[in-house]
Amino acid sequence: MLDINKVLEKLEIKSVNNGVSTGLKSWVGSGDVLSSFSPVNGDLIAAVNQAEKEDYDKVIIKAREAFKIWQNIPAPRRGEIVRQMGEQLRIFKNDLGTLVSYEMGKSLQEGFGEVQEMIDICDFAVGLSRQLYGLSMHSERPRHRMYEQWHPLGVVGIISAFNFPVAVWSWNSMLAWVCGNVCIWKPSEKTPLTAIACQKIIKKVLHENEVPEGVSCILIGDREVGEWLAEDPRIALVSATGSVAMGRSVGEAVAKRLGRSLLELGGNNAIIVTPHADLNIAIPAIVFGAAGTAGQRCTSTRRVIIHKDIYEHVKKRLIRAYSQLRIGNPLDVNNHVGPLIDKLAVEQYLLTVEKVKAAGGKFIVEPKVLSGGDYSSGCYVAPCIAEVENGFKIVQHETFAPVLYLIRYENLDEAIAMQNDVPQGLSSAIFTLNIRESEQFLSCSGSDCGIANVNIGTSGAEIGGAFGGEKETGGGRESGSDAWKAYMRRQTNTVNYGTALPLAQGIKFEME
Ligand code: UN1
Repeated sequence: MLDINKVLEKLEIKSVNNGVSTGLKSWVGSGDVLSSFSPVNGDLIAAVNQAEKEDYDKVIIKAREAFKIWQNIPAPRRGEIVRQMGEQLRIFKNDLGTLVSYEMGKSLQEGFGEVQEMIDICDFAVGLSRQLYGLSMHSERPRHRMYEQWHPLGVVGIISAFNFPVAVWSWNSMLAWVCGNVCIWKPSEKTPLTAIACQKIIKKVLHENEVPEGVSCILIGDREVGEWLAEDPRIALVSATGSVAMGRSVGEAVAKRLGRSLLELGGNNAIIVTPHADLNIAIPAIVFGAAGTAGQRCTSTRRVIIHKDIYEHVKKRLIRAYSQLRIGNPLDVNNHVGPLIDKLAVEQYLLTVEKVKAAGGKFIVEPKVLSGGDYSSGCYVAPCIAEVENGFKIVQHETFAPVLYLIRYENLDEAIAMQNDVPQGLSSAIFTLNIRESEQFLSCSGSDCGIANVNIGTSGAEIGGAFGGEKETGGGRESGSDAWKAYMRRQTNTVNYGTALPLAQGIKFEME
C-alpha cells in the first residue's frame, strides 16, 4: 500500500538500521537517541539524537546572530521568502502529508489537510508581510506627530504537540518570520521526523535566498528542552501548544522572568443540539468532531448537549452513524479512524472508560481496544459514546481519545450554562435553524469559548480567523485575523517638528 522509504527518500531523509539518519547534523543534538515508532504498524521510523544543553546554547547563539540580519530584511522581502516556502510545501504536499499520517496516525485525508493548512498560512503570511500596520494618532500638542510602529521581538520559541505535528508550528513560524523574528522549534518528541522533514524544506529555501539558516532552528528533545526555552530570557516569546499541565508550567516559568507566552492548551468542546437543528448536518459534524483524528484534536468534540425532546432520536442516529465507522490503517483511504498516538494514550482511554463507569455513566457505543492483524501496533481503539452528567469529574477533564459524552438539557439557558461549566474554553457549537437560539449562543452571555460556531462542528477551523481559547485553554490567539500582533512589539512614537517644547497635559515647566 505504501512504501514509506520512497516517501522518506523524496523528503531527502535516508533510512539506516531500521531507523533513519536525518542528515541534519548541524541542528540535531549530541544527546541520547530518541526513537519514533509509527502507531500505524509499530515500526521504528526514526532514531534521532536529542539536544543537550550545549547544543541548545549553540542554537540560541546561531538564532540570535540570524536575527540581526533577518530583522533588517524588509518585511515584503521576508514575505517573498515565505511565499517560496509555501511553493515548496505545495510540491511536497503528498509526501509530507503521508509522513504526517504515518508518524502521527491521522487519516491520509487529514494528513494532506494538515499540509494544506500550512500552505494556507504561508499565503496569509505573504499578504500580511505588506500589512503590518500601525495606527497614527492626532497629538494634543501643536506641530507634533504621533504614531505607532510594530517591530519584531527577536527569538521566538515554538513548542508544538504531536496531534498537529506540522501545521501548528507553521501558524507560528510563518507569521513570526514575516514579522521579522527567528524561530526555534521544539516539536513533540512523539513526532520528530515530520519536523525534520519540514526543516529540510525550509532550509533549502533559506539557502537559496542566502539568508542565515539560524532563521529556522529545531531542537529535538523532551520536556527539558521546553523548560530551557521557558526559562531563558533570550527567548522573547514562547508559543506553546499542548496539555493544560504543560502550558501551566511553561506559562509560570515565562511569567517569572516577565517574558511573553502564547498558550494554546486543552479544550472540552461541546455541541448543543436544539429541537430546531438540521440533523442531517448535525450528525456528521458530531461524528467527525468526536471520532476524527481519533479524538486527538484540541478542538475535538467531547460533549453533545441535546434537548430532551430529540434526545432519544439523536442518540439512535449517532449509534447508527458510529456503526458505520471504519477503523484501521489511516493510510488506507477507506478508513475513517486511525490509531491513537501510542500505548500510553490507549491506557488513558481505558482509564477514562473506567472512571465514566465508576461515576455512573452508561456506554451506548461500547469502548474497545482492537488487537491482532491490522491492529498489531496495539494503538487502535473504538470510538465510543457514554451518557453522563456534565458535573462528573471525568467529564470536566479532557481525555485525548475518541470518548464522546451525551448530556440532556431542558432549556437553552441551561444548555449554555452546561457548555460553559468546564475549566477549558476553546471551541463550541450550536446546531439550530432558529435565529434567536443562535444569537443567544453567540451573545456575550452565550458561549464563553474562543471559538463559537453555528451549524458547524467544533473542529476544523480555517486559518483566517484567530485561533485559541479562554480559561484553562490559555488565552492565546494564533494564525489569522490580527494574531500577528503577538509576535511583535508595539512602539509609540511622538515627533516634534516645531520650535517649542510644549508639554502634554498643559504642564508648565518654564526656565530662564
Ligand atoms: C489542535 O488540535 O491543536 O481547528 C489544532 C482544527 C484545526 C487545528 C487544531 N484546524 O481542528
